[in-house]
Amino acid sequence: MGHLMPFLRLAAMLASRNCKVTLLPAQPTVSAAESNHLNSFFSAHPHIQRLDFHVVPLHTSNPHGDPFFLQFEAIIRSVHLLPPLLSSLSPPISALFLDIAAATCVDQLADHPSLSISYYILSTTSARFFSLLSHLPHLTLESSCENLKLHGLPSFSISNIPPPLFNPQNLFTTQLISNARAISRVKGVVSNTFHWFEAETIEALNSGKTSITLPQFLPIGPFKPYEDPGKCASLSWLDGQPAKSVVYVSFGSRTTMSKDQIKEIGEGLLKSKQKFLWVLKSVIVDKVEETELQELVGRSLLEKIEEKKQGIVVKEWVKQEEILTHHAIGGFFSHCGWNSAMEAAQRGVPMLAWTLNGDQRFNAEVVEKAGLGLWPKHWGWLGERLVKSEEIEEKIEELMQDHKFRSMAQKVGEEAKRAWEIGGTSEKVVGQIIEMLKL
Ligand code: BUP
Repeated sequence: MGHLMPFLRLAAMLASRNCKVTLLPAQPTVSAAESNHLNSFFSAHPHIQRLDFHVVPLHTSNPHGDPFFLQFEAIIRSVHLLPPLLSSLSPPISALFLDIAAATCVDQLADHPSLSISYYILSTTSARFFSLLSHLPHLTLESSCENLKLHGLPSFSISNIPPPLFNPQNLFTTQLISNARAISRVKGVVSNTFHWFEAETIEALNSGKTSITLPQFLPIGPFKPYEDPGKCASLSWLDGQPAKSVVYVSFGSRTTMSKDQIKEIGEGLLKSKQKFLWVLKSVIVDKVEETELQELVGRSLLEKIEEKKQGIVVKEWVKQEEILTHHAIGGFFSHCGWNSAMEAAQRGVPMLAWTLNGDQRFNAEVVEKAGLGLWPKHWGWLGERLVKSEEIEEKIEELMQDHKFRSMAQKVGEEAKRAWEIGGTSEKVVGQIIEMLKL
């Protein structure tokens, strides 16, 4: 969902500026959340054309690999099916926006005689992580060093780099490297960030002083929500809560945790005495979800939560953007997926970041530096150690009771709004992209 949501938002935004937009979702989707969102998106946006891209299934020797990475692999290997599909469109397309996770497709598409179009990448991560990613093909990562200094860019702390990147055989790493190689072939990299939030990195990326030549980096965030009719039950519970009294807890659409860790989180929330809305996932792919909430949380903890009436736990998909906009929300305990971070930034909701994997430590650095929240770095990657209920209690209390976080986050929210005012940084870049699309 961390990849699909920004595409839906970008498509809706371009369509609202009189671009004729066709969206090519890879089929079959991996998760039910993807199919549901696609269906409701297309019914709410009938002016956006749907062209399903049926990918060739992988006959993988690794059935236990991450199904989402395997899906990107299937997309990349099905790229030969794209030229006839794209050439069939009328009027002919002028540009293609590719997911950064399938950017390597441009290598085959750009040389295809029937496609004389421009290519853009949509980067679904922070500018900070993108800056590392863009240099990956030219790096040998050494875990023994403390810092990594790349010419023209702010330096990186080695401990923030996701561990799989130190293993060149890992599918995550090989995919990232081949996608990174394709970056130089596109006209621009569109990103859901905004200048104020990541000024130093964005300026560095566009300075022409990096050791590799990069296309223009185009920050056009925070992406605005698209029209999405329908309700979610958690919002009714929030309606009855006082302003800024509830901490929203969610670690994204694909994070699963041990029962012990879930128990510590639950106990920590209860001990903090703060109200909470906790979204819990038990499997990476929702289609195979079978566990009951009681089994997941544990009977006695669930009973305690119900008895104290301090919070609710849900397993279903919630409307996160609407939750974050709700007056009752005072903080967001999050894995710091980039979309979640941007959704909090847009609304000035302070975050407690618990970075579990992938780009999340890079994202948390941005969040912390901008004043959007706090990040207990010593909690480590997911599963590295059990984070105890007392530690969670302490940080939740700090997030919800220390008013400095609220006012600093509010400032971030104001800057995010400013980026979209007439003459604001993101607004200007969008205008520039529309002009580039006309060429
Ligand atoms: Br869970 C959940 N409702 O119940 P991230 C997520 N979301 O709207 P992730 C909901 O999914 P990656 C839910 O608002 C955000 O737009 C949420 O993206 C939405 O994390 C998106 O935050 C989640 O980037 O993706 O899914 O872990 O692994 O790519 O970081």
